[in-house]
Amino acid sequence: MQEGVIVKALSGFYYVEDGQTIRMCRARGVFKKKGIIPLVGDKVTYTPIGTREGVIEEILARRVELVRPPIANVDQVLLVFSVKEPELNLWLLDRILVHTERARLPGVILFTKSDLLENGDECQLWVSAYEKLGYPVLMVSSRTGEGIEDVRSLVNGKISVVAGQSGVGKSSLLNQLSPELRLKSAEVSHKHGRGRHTTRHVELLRLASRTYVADSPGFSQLEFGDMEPEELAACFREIFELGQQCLYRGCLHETEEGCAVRPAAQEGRMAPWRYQNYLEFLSELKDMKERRF
Ligand SMILES: Nc1nc2c(ncn2[C@@H]2O[C@H](COP(=O)(O)OP(=O)(O)OP(=O)(O)O)[C@@H](O)[C@H]2O)c(=O)[nH]1
Ligand SMILES: [Mg+2]
Ligand SMILES: [Zn+2]
Repeated sequence: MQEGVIVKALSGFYYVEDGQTIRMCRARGVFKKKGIIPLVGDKVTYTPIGTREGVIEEILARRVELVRPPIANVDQVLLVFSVKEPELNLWLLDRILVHTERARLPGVILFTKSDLLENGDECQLWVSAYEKLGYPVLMVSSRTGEGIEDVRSLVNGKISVVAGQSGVGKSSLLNQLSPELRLKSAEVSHKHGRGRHTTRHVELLRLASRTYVADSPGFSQLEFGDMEPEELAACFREIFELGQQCLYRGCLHETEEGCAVRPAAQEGRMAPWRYQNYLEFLSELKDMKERRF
């Protein structure tokens, strides 16, 4: 038996990579009987059949399991956001961070298309705001090559999932990291200021030995699912910290008396857009909860 990683799942077949080749495998019938569904990212053992096929015998223990996109053993999420074209979307950035925090996955922020920045653009403000929260932040450009080597060391030896809007340059960045990938990239439509979601299914791309990246479209339409309003503050690092000083336990940091978060936002001790986004997500969660009952 040999060991490999599932890099793609399509119509009942699992594509297993062992470092050299990719084999098209079926899963043993017992998986179905037990209700186990192999996931992209799973480490498996398999019995080879000929040179290109095989049968998956066993799924090795999963460390992490993401639902959207469905990937196992993810080490980190790369939040890819362009500084321009399309315009930086901090609402979506904070929204994705809520999900990475909730899944307890490290988030790394990559600001792309840095070559489009002009003198006087306020990018440093965003960089320092997120660095202050403890997130690694890199400025990158697939045009000039800025930051590409830093991204390479950040992804080395890991399974990373890429998250970000269409057209921010995810595929272009991955092509820079590994030109053999030859991923399609597409002109951003100027009319809408966004791309066309050139990338569709979930697939792990091999960048180097033991290094995989999923260029996934699924991460951008993020629903909060069954999340409770009370859980949100823990997904904003600074709000969680500041919230320790609130007068009441269970303070939702809206208009409560003795809240420590609201004044901090008003006095500029936390990024104002982060507090705005928190309030917006909170009201969405409350609405959803009401509709559940
Ligand atoms: N100026 C500049 N343009 C870039 C850069 N990276 C990508 N682009 C352009 O941005 C457009 C979109 O790039 P893609 O790599 O296709 O973006 P994507 O995030 O993969 O888009 P989807 O697959 O639709 O989600 C293309 O026209 C690229 O040429 C960059 O670093 N600088
Ligand atoms: Mg793409
Ligand atoms: Zn509070």
